[in-house]
Amino acid sequence: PRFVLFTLLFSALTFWCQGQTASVNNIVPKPVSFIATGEKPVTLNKHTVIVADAAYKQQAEYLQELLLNQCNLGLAIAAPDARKTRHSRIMLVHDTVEANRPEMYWLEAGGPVVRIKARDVAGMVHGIQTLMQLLPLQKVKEVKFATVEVKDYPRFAYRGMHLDVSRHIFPLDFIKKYIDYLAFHKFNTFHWHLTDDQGWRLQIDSYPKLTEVGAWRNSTLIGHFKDTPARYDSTRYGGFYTKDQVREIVKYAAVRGINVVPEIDIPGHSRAIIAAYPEFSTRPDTVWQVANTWGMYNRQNNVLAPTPGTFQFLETVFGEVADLFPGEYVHIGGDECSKMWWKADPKTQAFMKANGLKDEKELQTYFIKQVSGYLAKKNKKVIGWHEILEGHLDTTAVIMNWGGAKQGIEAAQRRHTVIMSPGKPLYFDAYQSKDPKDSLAIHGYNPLDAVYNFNPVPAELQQLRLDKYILGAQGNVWTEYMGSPAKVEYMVFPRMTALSEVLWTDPKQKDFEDFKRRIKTTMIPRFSFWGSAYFKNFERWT
Ligand code: TNX
Repeated sequence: PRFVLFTLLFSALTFWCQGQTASVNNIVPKPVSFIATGEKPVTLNKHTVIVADAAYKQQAEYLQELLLNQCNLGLAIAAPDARKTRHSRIMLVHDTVEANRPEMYWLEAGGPVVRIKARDVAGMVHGIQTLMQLLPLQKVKEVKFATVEVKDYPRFAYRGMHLDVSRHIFPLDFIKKYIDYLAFHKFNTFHWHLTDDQGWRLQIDSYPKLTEVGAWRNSTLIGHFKDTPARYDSTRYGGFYTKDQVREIVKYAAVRGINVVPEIDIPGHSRAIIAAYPEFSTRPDTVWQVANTWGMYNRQNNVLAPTPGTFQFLETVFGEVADLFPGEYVHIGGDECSKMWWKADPKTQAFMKANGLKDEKELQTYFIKQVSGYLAKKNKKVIGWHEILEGHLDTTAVIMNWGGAKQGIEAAQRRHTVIMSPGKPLYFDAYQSKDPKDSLAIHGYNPLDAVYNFNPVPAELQQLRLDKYILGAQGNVWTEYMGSPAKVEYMVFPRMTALSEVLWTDPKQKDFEDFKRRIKTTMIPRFSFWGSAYFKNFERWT
């Protein structure tokens, strides 16, 4: 009788797991169009095969892995000519007619076929993410996949998330996990902030001291901020990524439709460079150390000096970076460059005079122009923080605006393509609550609804008909107070989810209440499945 009971229980459980899926639109970010067509559901089980056009061979493998991890369904990939199998199939189709926009996909399920059509890899990956959201988040033997027709494409061309690995470095496995998070949310860009005052994190063959010296500081923790006491210990802290590791990440991201934009932050935020090569600073005779504190350095030199050696260095370093990252953009930083060291240095002043540069702002822009020139020779376009516009020497750089609407409008009026990344609300290092016991953060209060309600196109810009200059937006994750992957996850979830909908979904379709419902139905189980930390109290603080 015991055996019978177990068998009964087991079948009841399997039956429960086989329940139909997909009839409700719980998808995040919300798609353009979702229709439950009500035809006979598609049965997916271990006999189902994945059939992919040649363009999507790697995405077929990616889907295979996702299905195995999420549903314990180990499907075979069949050759493209095996379209006439007796069993159900998931088809990844290269289509440029119906999928007539970049990153667009169609997901259709009916008869024995689930079909995803897309014109490019990113579109195919987005279709795969939607499919995975419609499948049960548990092991199944078989699933009846309800018939749907989803037509979907993004609102913005640039949808980015940034991660600062200088203030704290993260293991390669977490970088991959982070890219998986981005792919799930239909972002298409990972901005990798690889260098800063607190550590240089990228192997450069021509200048080995960048990683031998510049990747290490004398404390695990960094501080201080306002009333928060500086926290130090005396542990040597640091690390860097080798070129092989970077290639692995770039490849991993590409399969998932994500482009990696590396940032090498110059001419300010360069303490790690100066610690390794003091000859590139305005005080070559001084020994500088990789920074243990953070903030804008006025008293501590972190600015490159305009010497022939420095420009040679920059050309070589950016050359190696350009060769390593296949994407069209390289981010050259350009933010928060302190001018006092240039003002105090007679050699720098002489350089400015000789080159007709009126002031230090023009010198800053001169640096950007030089580096843009090196990168143009390598067929790369430049992205820089909005301060690179200060010097009024024209560049064609894409502006990443961490200021407000005002700076965005100014950049667009000067005919620059703009990526909006305003501190409020797109800095995810800010607090999500006003709870005094909340984990240490900076910049005050930046709750979920502020992120959700953000519009990357300021109204005034729309009126000026300059909205075409807004390429998209990005969430930034500065890690001064994020010493572990779990802390990063806690800070970004669910705000990253809110941003994904800002960037993907037509504003007319957005609804914060419905979004919160989907956080509960779709995201919370997903965070648990991933084993990821997240901010649980978001309802109280919106
Ligand atoms: C400003 S905004 C910075 C970063 C800090 C961040 C802290 C910008 C381009 N630079 O160096 O980490 O504030 O939120």
